[in-house]
Amino acid sequence: MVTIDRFIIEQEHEHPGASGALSGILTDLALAAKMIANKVRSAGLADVLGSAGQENVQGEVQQKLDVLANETVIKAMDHGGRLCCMGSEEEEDLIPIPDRFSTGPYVLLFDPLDGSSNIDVNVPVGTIFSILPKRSSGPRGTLEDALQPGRDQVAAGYVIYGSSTMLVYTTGQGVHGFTLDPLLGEFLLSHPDIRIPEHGKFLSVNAAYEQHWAEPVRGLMRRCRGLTGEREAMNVRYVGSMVADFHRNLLAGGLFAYPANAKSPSGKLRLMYECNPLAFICEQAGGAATDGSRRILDIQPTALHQRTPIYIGSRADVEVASRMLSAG
Ligand code: P6P
Repeated sequence: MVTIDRFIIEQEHEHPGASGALSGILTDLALAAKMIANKVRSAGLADVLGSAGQENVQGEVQQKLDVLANETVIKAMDHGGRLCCMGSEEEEDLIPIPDRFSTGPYVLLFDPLDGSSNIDVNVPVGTIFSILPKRSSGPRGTLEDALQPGRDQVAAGYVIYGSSTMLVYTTGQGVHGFTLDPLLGEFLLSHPDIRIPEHGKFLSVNAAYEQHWAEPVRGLMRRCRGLTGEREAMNVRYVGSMVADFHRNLLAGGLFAYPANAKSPSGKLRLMYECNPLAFICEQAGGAATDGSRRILDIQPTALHQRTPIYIGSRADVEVASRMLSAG
């Protein structure tokens, strides 16, 4: 039985020069995940369901759990002395480390509760995080530290609050999954070295936007659904919670797509704290992730909340997507 804390330390020991700062961040994130899991588990009972009555930077009505999860991550992470700044889907600007706390060599970007519109109907939701190295010279982080391409991430992960609570992360040494034992209150290693199947079993896409897709996208989806005779039909599974859809495809094989469409020409999903971390995890598990023409991890960001189209999952399926979409 290997706890996440022990696993993190063992991975650190494989890097003799490691300072322990990244290990500390991951350990603190695991604690934040347990605290959020408690709130999500009892959401139906503790009157935290429903809207907090305010909008976030995305113009989306914040669910109460969104606000609680955001505050939980910030409070768990701001005093460890390992971060120079943070960025959250729920906050328009970078979150500085309070002056009373020391800073460190990493940036944390996160979506505190992805898929939150599913909270009230008990569909799995998730937390997604991305860790980048500090680049600027001053003690406090700047936007320059946050706006790095995904290939520069040192770690990335997500927590899925589903039938069980799992934390899945990578530091570039493979992808490992930990399941929360609610009695012990510990994340235990349950899925060592996750590998995504080469070919996808599931297609995850919101077909309601088909009328707004460009023709190459329509052609790709027709192929995935077995309508062109080039392959057998993939099972369509879409719950509208990226972490849940991604996690199923990571374990069983599949293609998740959120294409650009006439209504959202850059797609809907955010590059920095949704697509980049999941793309890092997916590639580390043997998969791939593209925006249709570029590797997600090679996109040079220009804004903290910028969006990107994304096709992510089993390598063979993403390669077909890239070929069909770049052929135009
Ligand atoms: P749509 C949830 O709001 C989210 O950000 C992702 O978790 C999910 O994959 C996507 O948006 C769902 O968007 O337009 O299909 O409802």
